[in-house]
Amino acid sequence: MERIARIAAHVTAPNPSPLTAMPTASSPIVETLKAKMKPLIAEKIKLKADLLKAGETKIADLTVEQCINGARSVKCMVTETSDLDAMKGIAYRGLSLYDCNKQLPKAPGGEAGLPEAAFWLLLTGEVPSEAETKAFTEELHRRAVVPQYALTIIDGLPKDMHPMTQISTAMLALQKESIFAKMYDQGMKKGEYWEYALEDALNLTAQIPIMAAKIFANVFKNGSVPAYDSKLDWAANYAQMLGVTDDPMFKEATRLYLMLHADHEGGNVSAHTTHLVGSALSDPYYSWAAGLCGLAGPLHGLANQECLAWLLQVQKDMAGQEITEKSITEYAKKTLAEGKVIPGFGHAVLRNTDPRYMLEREFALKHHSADPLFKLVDACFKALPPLLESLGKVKNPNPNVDAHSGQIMTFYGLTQQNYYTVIFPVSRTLGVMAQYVWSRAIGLPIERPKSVPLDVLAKTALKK
Ligand code: FAM
Repeated sequence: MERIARIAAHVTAPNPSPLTAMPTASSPIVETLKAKMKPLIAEKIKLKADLLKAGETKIADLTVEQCINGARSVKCMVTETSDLDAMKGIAYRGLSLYDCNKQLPKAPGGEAGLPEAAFWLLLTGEVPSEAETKAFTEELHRRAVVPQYALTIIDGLPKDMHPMTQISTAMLALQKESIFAKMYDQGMKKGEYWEYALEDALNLTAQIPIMAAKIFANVFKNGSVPAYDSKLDWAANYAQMLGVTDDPMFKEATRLYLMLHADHEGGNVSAHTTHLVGSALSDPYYSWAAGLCGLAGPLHGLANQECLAWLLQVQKDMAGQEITEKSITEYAKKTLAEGKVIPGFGHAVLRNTDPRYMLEREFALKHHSADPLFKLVDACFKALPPLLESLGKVKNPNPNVDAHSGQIMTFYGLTQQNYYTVIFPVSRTLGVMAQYVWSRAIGLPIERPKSVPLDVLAKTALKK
């Protein structure tokens, strides 16, 4: 039987019993977490039952365009953890990201709300206290163990395999540890689903930074990961394991990034995929592995990498020229003329500047406004919305978060663009796992929308 190993910390579990058979022994903070969730779950189950009594009530009309064009804005699923307003952006349990950043507990001396505190908020609907956050961070560290065989699988992957493929593989490699799957096999009752889903959600959240750091080390360095430091918070420890810099502000930037990307309601590609797969009662590891494959798409998570690549290409092509709003507009016109999109601009749902972008901009203005890459990002922020607007078809000409993240990471020496999309899933684990737990808690059924061929649609819509 393999031992459970925590890489880099050079720590092995004192009693090397594998995580495979039974739920992780509970702890006071997990009991507190569940105690906070239980009344909310009961309230939502009742609300769901009341809503279903009005089950025949129509809430929307569906257009042909929505049917063909990706079900845009069709309200046809339930996600408890967050809600996206086209103008105001995402709110975690009703709190805007600005409020989250202000109200969530922070690391000592830090300014960014801690992402694990956001996870608690997404799960319970409450901002955790400082003490709860500290205990929750410790709980994640306690669960931060990965089996040696999973690390061996990652070590066997070719260095030139995209890091997103590797992180999806890592999720599947860890699937054997799923407590939800084990308990399902042992006949757990429906009412217990969420508690075992929570076990997996907490374990997976604790494990993913280790896997992500290992992938970074294997692909871009010599495979050795800097020591796991359980004195740090969840995000700072991940930043530390990447080993790109000793600058404490990189830890702060990582906290901000991981808090801002944690959740984005349920309709986006990766969250929706995770939800869909989870609705078949595939366990959290299977579900998130599927979601990660969606996040790897260039119109979704990969935009982060694409956007930085575009900015660096601009810097290269315009070397020696002054970057002004006018010159960047001319350059962007050429990108558009080549039939390409401007990465980092536009959004499927938002109709305003992404608040995540604005919070990253505030951070960059404060900490590295003299950075040449920031100046380019800033010029794009000012110049490109009017250009995209002038095309007359772009529904949101403003920047989304991906237009900024690359600059911040590059500033601290994380220059490996292929890795950028992996930082996103480390963060988004919090949201999709909270969603998974809640979907089981309120007993959402298997998802099965109806599809039709175009000519069947034509019979209805065009009467032919
Ligand atoms: N540059 C050029 N054209 C754009 C554009 C952009 N940034 N954004 C939208 N358009 C075009 C779009 O291609 C479409 O053209 P056609 O009708 O000729 O096909 C038209 O404008 C209408 O598109 P839309 O309705 O405004 O956007 P969609 O909902 O179809 O797509 C995005 C949304 C995000 C896929 C799109 O804006 C895009 O491709 N942006 C660049 C890639 C990007 O930044 N993705 C990151 C999204 C991010 F939030 C995330 O998920 N991480």
